[in-house]
Amino acid sequence: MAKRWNNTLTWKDVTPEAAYMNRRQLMTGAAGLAAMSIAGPALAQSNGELEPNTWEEITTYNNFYEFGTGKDDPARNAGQLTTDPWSIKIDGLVDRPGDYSFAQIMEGLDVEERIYRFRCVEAWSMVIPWNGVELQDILDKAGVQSSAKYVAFETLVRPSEMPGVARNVLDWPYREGLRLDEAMHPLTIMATGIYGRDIPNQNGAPIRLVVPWKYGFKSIKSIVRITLTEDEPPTSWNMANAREYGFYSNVNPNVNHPRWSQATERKIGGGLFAKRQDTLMFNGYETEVASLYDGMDLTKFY
Ligand SMILES: Nc1nc2c(c(=O)[nH]1)N[C@H]1C(S)=C(S)[C@@H](COP(=O)(O)O)O[C@H]1N2
Ligand SMILES: [Mo]
Repeated sequence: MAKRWNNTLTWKDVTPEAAYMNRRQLMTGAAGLAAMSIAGPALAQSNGELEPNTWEEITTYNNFYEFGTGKDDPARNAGQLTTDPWSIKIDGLVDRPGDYSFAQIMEGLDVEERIYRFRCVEAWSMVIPWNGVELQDILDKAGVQSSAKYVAFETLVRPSEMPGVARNVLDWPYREGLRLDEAMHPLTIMATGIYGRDIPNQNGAPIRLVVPWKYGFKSIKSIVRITLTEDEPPTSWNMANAREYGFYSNVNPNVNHPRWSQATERKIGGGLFAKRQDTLMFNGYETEVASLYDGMDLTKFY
């Protein structure tokens, strides 16, 4: 399948697997200098600050309230989740509604690597090397009807394996939504892996949404239902607090959360010398996605 979005170079393109997995450690020694010279200036330039977070950081500092509200709860509690068999019900305004098994969802699709910035609304960020497929390719399988304008998503609710759903911190199932053009955008992926391995349960196994220009809560995990709708669907954080969490939730340094600034962010794992960095408009994906919002007042549609 032809790629419709030209991915920037990735570390994996130029470094052997070991260096890719352990680049941070390598960078501190002579071997790191060798890896850098292989990488060359073109890579340094195109990838800039996109140094991926470590596997450890990505898989132990999580938000997945179905497993508890602490950052370490998902890593501790999600191991028991059964992710095979898995299916996604695709319904609503589609030509071929039904229960699609994980294998049917993935059949014929190439899993690509995408190194994306990831920005939580709580003002921390990471860089994550996802493996996944474009959401539009999954939606095409179901045949989106011309009357569809939005896509709604739901996460599994399985109290026996999800200790967090016993508490009413959110109205389960966790729900999210996108406008159809956002869902069809080539940057929008369904991720099934991280660092070339199966995505861990705490990160949303076996399949989760990743929308890199929006705050992290839009990227709903462990999806069991996708519904094409005519009207804007209800979403969990908007239902919980509409003033703080809008439907669009595009990363925007100029629109603050009512209780804190969004102008800067802290990259997880920066260590001793970590400085806060400026939040980028649309999380750095302005060139790719700004036109989706032409003519919209982003302070109103936050
Ligand atoms: N089902 C579900 N999806 C979810 C969440 C959640 O609590 N439940 N948390 C969201 C939030 S707030 C963030 S920041 C990201 C975190 O993704 P990560 O743990 O893979 O970094 O997942 C999002 N998706
Ligand atoms: Mo978040």
